[in-house]
Amino acid sequence: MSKLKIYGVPQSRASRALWAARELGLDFEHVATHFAKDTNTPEFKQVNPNARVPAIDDGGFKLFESMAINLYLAKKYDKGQGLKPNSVEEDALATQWSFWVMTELEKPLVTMLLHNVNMRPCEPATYEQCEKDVRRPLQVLEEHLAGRPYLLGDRFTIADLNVASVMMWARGAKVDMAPYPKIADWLKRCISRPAAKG
Ligand SMILES: N[C@@H](CCC(=O)N[C@@H](CS)C(=O)NCC(=O)O)C(=O)O
Repeated sequence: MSKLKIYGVPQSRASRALWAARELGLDFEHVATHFAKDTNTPEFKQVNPNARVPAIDDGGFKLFESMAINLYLAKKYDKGQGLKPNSVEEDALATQWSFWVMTELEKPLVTMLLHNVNMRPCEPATYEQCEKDVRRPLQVLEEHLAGRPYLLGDRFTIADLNVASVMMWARGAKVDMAPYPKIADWLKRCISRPAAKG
């Protein structure tokens, strides 16, 4: 069977899948597909018809969507690293937090980030709405982390990796983290892991 291939430059959402693969100690091939230059080709669209990264090809099994990729990698390849959910309930919670971060936080954070780096400036009213939109989910996360060091309890799991990979953008989005000290501590713990750098 051919080696797992992970498509996408690290300066993209592919960094999430690369982080997961490193946590799991996987032997994989990294195909540095650039989101602006290399995705709109018939070859790449065989892997991801959406022409976006990340995508994976695991011995002929193709998958897109960063969160789905990471849940798959953790469940398939965890060999005691503790990333994968250990019960149906943990699985449901990892899915919950992955869906949650994509639907509640990713869009406003990306909008603010791209505005701040001058890549896709938005109207002041849009920016203000995004600032408002992140407050409710951030408060939810803050309160959840008040009682535990990691999202599912006392160990770092794929749920933390998925949520942290989006929360990393809070800095570039210039979100004031002062009201969210638990999130700030948790994020530091997550992104200081050796596999997060790379
Ligand atoms: N929901 C998708 C979003 C993927 C996505 O938008 N990727 C960007 C790079 S970070 C991309 O490939 N953009 C190219 C394009 O939109 O044409 C995921 O999480 O995997």
